[in-house]
Formats: sequence, structure tokens, C-alpha cells
Amino acid sequence: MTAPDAEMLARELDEALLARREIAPLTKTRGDFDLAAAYRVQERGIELRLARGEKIVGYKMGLTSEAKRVQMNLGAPIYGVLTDAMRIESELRAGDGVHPKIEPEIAFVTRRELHGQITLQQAFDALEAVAPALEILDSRFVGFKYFSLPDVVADNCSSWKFALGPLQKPRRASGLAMRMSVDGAVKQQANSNDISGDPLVSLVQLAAMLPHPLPAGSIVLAGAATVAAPLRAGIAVSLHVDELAGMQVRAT
Ligand code: OOG
Ligand code: MG
Repeated sequence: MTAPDAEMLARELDEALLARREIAPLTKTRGDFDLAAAYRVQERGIELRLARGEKIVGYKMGLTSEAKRVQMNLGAPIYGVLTDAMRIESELRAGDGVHPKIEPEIAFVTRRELHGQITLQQAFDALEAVAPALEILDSRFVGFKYFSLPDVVADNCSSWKFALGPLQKPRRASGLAMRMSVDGAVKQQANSNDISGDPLVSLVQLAAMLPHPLPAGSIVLAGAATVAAPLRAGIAVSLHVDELAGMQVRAT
């Protein structure tokens, strides 16, 4: 794909985001494109957001658990960009989205730059903090389904909002029980190792996939441990991760 095409697709997605409008998968309406082209569209889309004053605060890994790969029928880990405008504290308006979904994650904050092939130990040594996290996705595509990996990557991996729980001092986040509840009833349970075999592996993978160094001070979402649940107005979603902390997001 040539540069103007990436620009055009990024604008189409950005307009859908701003208008809260669903569009057909781009690979269906605009012709097939590969993953490399999809990341170029994603990058152009982020540039549009930066031009509106948003700042990059980190990255998210997606499809790092088998549960998510099966739910979305897509095969391989991918990454997207997080901006400050996507971060929420504990409340959001579900009606500001199109078909939002919420999923339980683990987040890392880094204190050193990371780049290329790194070991688990190097990833661990670069940590500033670990936290439970809830990601709220909202695809720009019709029905939030039936899209290909390049479509999802172009759409910044369905990102919309995210919330971090209390930041904890650096620790391995492996082998921790995770429980996501909706209005107090447990909806999803998993082990943190359902994320990439160990959530820290997601950070190793991100460093290897990014075409540039991951800056110190980045927030990194390791990917959802379970399938995502629909987010409707009026519900409260809580996440508890053993040995870390609890957190809650309320949708109005
Ligand atoms: C793609 C984004 C996946 C995760 O944590 O696996 C993701 C999607 O589900 O639309 O954020
Ligand atoms: Mg996610």
C-alpha cells in the first residue's frame, strides 16, 4: 500500500471514532492489505490524535491469551498505542462508545528504555510498577466482529479506554488468580499466566515488535486474560488480582 492509502484509511477510522459510527471492515471495502501496511495506518491514526493534543503514554498488547484469540477468531499477538485521552480513573459513559466491551488485564509501568530482543530478567529489571488494569475496547467495525488481523491493527487494536488499579512495586505478575465481576457477580476467572504464559512475556514481545525503543515511563497493558464482557450503562465492573489489588470501573 502506498502512503496516501494509509492516510486515507487512517482518516476513515478516525472519522468513525469521532462520529461514533460503525464502518465495514476496511479489507472488505478498500481491498486487502497486510500487517505491515496495517501498522502504517495505525501510526497515521495516532498522528491524527497527537495533532489534536493527545500524548502517547504507552502501548497495549492484544490477543496474548488463547481465550481472546478464540473469541475474536484471530491468531497472533498485536500491539496498539495508548494515549492520555484514553486513560480514565474509575468512571466512563458507556453511551460515548458504540459497542464497548471490558476485559481484565495486568499493566506494567517501565522505568528504563527497552528495545529489541530482551530477556524476561531485563524486562523485570526495567519495571517501575505493576498494576491490575481494565481495558475498555470499542471497535470501529460493524458488530465488533468478523474482521481480519490487519483490520484490527489498523483500528489501533480496538482500543478505546483503559483504567489502572493501584500501582504496586515491581514484581513478577505470574501465576496470580484474576477475577472480574459485574455488579458483584463473578463473570470471568483466570490465571495471569493465561496472558502470554506470563504477563511479563507480553512486555518482552512488545519490545521485540516495536519498530522503535519503548520509552522509560511507558504504561504497557499485557493483554486480556479472558474474553471481554459487554459494557452497559449502569454496571460496575471490578477486577481483583491476587497479591496485587482490586479496582473498579463504573459505567454511567
Ligand atoms: C482486539 C484487541 C485485543 C486483548 O487484550 O487481547 C486486546 C479485540 O479484541 O478487538 O485488547
Ligand atoms: Mg486488551
